[in-house]
Amino acid sequence: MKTLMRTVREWSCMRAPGRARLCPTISAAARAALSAGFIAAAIAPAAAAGVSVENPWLRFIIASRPAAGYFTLHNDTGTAIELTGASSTACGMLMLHQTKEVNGVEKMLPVKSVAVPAHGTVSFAPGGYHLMCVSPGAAVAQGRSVPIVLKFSDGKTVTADFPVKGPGNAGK
Ligand SMILES: [Cu+2]
Repeated sequence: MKTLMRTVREWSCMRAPGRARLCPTISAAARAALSAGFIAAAIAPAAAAGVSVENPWLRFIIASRPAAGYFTLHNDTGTAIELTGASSTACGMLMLHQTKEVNGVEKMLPVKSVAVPAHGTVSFAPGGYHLMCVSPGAAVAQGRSVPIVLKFSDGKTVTADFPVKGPGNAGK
């Protein structure tokens, strides 16, 4: 899933298996037409920002508890960038959190931003950085996917689809 957000071409092939043979030669205009408008809109900014999202998933327990978002962020540019926030209509408030051990107790602390070095990678994973989907709505249900917008210090955004999985899932 590393290349999930890399190119529109691969996304189109994944989402339209019956058309896979057309993908290598299909024109940009035709690709856009084949993709649902939402998918095209979601993917285009990913390439523009030079940032890609690998293996996104949301750990859902029950609707009355916050769900945690995990992924790996790749900065494919030669300039350091900061993730400064996230939003999703499915989550109510969406926060950047970091799990830390404080005096022997695991706590979740809000973080203002997370730096991704030039050509570097940052993992959001259980026990560390995560997105906190504070008030999961009805759209957050196992087997569905939730689009989450990631906001960066250069003003650009990247939208990724986060599949919703149960608490026992390792996210692979
Ligand atoms: Cu949290």
